Amino acid sequence: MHRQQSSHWGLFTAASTPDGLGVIADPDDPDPAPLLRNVPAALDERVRVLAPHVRKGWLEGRGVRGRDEYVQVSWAEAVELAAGALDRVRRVHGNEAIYGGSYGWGSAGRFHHAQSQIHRFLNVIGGYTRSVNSYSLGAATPLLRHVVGSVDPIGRPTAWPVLAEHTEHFVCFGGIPAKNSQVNSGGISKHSVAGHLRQARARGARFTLVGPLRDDLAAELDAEWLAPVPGTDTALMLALCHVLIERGWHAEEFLRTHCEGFEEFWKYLSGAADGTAKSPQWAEEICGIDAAVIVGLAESMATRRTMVTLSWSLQRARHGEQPLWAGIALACVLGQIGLPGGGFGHGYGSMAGIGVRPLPYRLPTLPQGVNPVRQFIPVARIADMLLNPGQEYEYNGERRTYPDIRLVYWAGGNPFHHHQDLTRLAEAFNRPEAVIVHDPFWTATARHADIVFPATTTLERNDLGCAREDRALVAMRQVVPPLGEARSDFEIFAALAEKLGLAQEFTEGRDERAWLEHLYEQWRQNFDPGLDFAQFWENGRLDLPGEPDDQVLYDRFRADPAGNPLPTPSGRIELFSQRIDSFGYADCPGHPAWLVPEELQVPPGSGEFPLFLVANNPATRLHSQLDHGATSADSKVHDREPMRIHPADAAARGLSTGDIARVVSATGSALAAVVISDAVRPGVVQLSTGAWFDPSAPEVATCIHGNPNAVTRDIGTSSLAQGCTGQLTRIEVRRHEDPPPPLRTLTPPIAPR
Ligand SMILES: Nc1nc2c(c(=O)[nH]1)N[C@H]1C(S)=C(S)[C@@H](COP(=O)(O)OP(=O)(O)OC[C@H]3O[C@@H](n4cnc5c(=O)[nH]c(N)nc54)[C@H](O)[C@@H]3O)O[C@H]1N2
Ligand SMILES: Nc1nc2c(c(=O)[nH]1)N[C@H]1C(S)=C(S)[C@@H](COP(=O)(O)OP(=O)(O)OC[C@H]3O[C@@H](n4cnc5c(=O)[nH]c(N)nc54)[C@H](O)[C@@H]3O)O[C@H]1N2
Ligand SMILES: [Mo]
Repeated sequence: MHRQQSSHWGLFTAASTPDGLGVIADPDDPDPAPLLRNVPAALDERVRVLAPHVRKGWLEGRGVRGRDEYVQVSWAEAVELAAGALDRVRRVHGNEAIYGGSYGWGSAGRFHHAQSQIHRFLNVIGGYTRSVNSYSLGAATPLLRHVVGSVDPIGRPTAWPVLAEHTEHFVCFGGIPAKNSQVNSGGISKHSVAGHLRQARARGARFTLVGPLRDDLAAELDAEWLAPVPGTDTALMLALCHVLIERGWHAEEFLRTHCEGFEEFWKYLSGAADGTAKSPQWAEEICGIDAAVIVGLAESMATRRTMVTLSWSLQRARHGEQPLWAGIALACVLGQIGLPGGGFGHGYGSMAGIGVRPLPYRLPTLPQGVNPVRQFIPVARIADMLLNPGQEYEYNGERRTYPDIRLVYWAGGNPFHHHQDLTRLAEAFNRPEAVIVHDPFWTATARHADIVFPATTTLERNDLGCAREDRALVAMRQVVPPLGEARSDFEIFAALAEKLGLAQEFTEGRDERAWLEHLYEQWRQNFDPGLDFAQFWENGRLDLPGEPDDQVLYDRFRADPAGNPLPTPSGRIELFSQRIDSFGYADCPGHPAWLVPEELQVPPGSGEFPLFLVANNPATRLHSQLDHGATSADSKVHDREPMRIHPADAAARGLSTGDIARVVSATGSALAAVVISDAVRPGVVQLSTGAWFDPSAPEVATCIHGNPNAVTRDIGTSSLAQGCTGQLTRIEVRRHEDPPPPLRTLTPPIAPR
């Protein structure tokens, strides 16, 4: 029988059949995600952790994480070892020495949400060093709080139906890639982004794509494609501002009444501050877009209802604060912020739910308790922290000190997918006394742990599925029994809590079923759909009423800036931030500025690493999840991750489609399969994230599978946000002549018994 399930990429039903797992998209979803084809691989026993395992060398007090074998142990032994390590570290070094930041997406489902479970458990045992912000929005989160006072441009931007009806010109920095709007954190019952864009196009809206890949905007939108040098959007945006102001096409009044610091900004733009006017001619030199094209674009933007869309990728690079701030400044200069279909958005299409009005009430949520430890790091500083205990660093106006971490605990994330410079991360993971990981799969992170607990997938448990930007609460019903000896994160933590004498505090006496009922009934006190838990579970689904999808970002602020000020120091949008300026950071000054990143200190096309690598989010999977699933596996060539390159760059290197190439940077190297494509800007190579890290000797390659984080650089966006910069790296590509070594991703490193 088919049972309803949910994933970050949509609702489906699944049934165990003699041919494997059958998966059917939800019939009410207008545009189901191709990623659904990956789901059956969740039950592929070759890559599942089927029992608790311990690293051999850890038991014997030797060996190197990442190069060791694992021995199967009983649940009782694994629980004893993990509880013992936790207890020793908290007694000897204090709870601050436990790093439980544990960043990662895990799976959909409100109760078995791995991050909630691990944080609740670590709070119960006395707390942990946590992480703040995300790999998604590392620069944006702190920056937006300074510039507009909150993260509303992400949380409640102008709604899609308003754009579909009113926007006349979409200027899309980083595009609105269809590949990414397959996904929404927590789930998505109806994929609607493509439909809204189609509607705008049918009404005659104009689209401009600014980015290195032509397919970042659907072909049916007939976009004009501008492909600046990667990482130079800020220069282009500043030049657009410059033309608009010089020609008097700017919104003088809006800049005076709604913005703070226009004078300082103009001093910089005009060249009064540093002797360089940020003119179209100036920008042409930097980004490679004709000055005349820049002027033409400015004119269209000034004469049409224009939405400036800024993808999240723009800020996932060195000085990533700047393109976001400059994009907001551009929207201020145009003066359409707060008008239907005008202004700016951050992350349209980066996820399916951006531009859907969030539900006005809380969702069923597992309480995480209180963390008595104050210590935290900006999430992408993980390797710095582990390698440099006691070292000082800057973050958002504070001088902070890295704690001395003795135990790392991860559940629901894959740092050997998400972090940059994985060789350095492996070194960092060798510092603590103990590393504990829960995962359903033998990921590279599991292969760097001392204790590996086998977690179930959503298919093996019951849960509640919903997301703030969706309109359905669904019963996620167990499809198959747990594989091998796998247990849910909840059951794993419950066993550890019991060993540590904290069973009642962690479970409150409830099992899975009782927790689902409890969460549902608690939630029903804020919003009562009229069904009790038993009725809901029987029914399987509830449509959640929301408010109409008609919100316009900052409409009230526009109408009355004094009456509805923004929560910034000035109450207005800060084109100049006194506060940021007061931090004195050369890498993030008080107004948006063009700062030459290290990636551009050698001109593109020259030097040892002439090409730009774009390591974007993958079309064929969610991050590293189900990389062995059908949609992902079908894209591989000779088992390697495909790497797209422009025909001219391929010809110059004697590369043909199907060749194995070695991607090399100052950091490391990766083998990948060549795919020649003119959808890629010349000078750019695209290798998406998510191929399972398969390390090898440096003379072969840092990763023989094609994980771009083998070659990316581990450095923060700036002293302000310290965000992830994985999107862009300078590289060279060469043909790999030898036959590529066989992959080991499907062969877990288990010692023979
Ligand atoms: N170079 C570069 N790097 C990047 C990016 C980039 O653009 N360029 N993008 C970054 C971004 S935006 C993000 S969000 C990160 C994503 O990084 P992650 O979120 O860490 O990536 P995932 O592959 O989703 O990892 C989730 C892990 O949780 C496991 N899992 C699933 N369900 C469960 C469960 O119920 N319990 C447990 N215990 N485990 C479970 C999965 O098997 C998987 O190993 O990557 C970042 N890395
Ligand atoms: N299928 C799928 N969907 C996903 C995810 C996934 O893993 N798979 N991950 C989800 C997550 S966690 C997140 S945070 C979002 C990520 O959302 P984004 O960060 O917006 O997504 P990316 O795919 O990393 O980047 C989008 C595009 O930006 C372009 N780009 C890169 N550098 C530059 C530049 O310097 N200038 C300009 N103008 N463009 C540039 C690239 O061509 C790239 O395709 O996606 C979500 N959706
Ligand atoms: Mo993300």
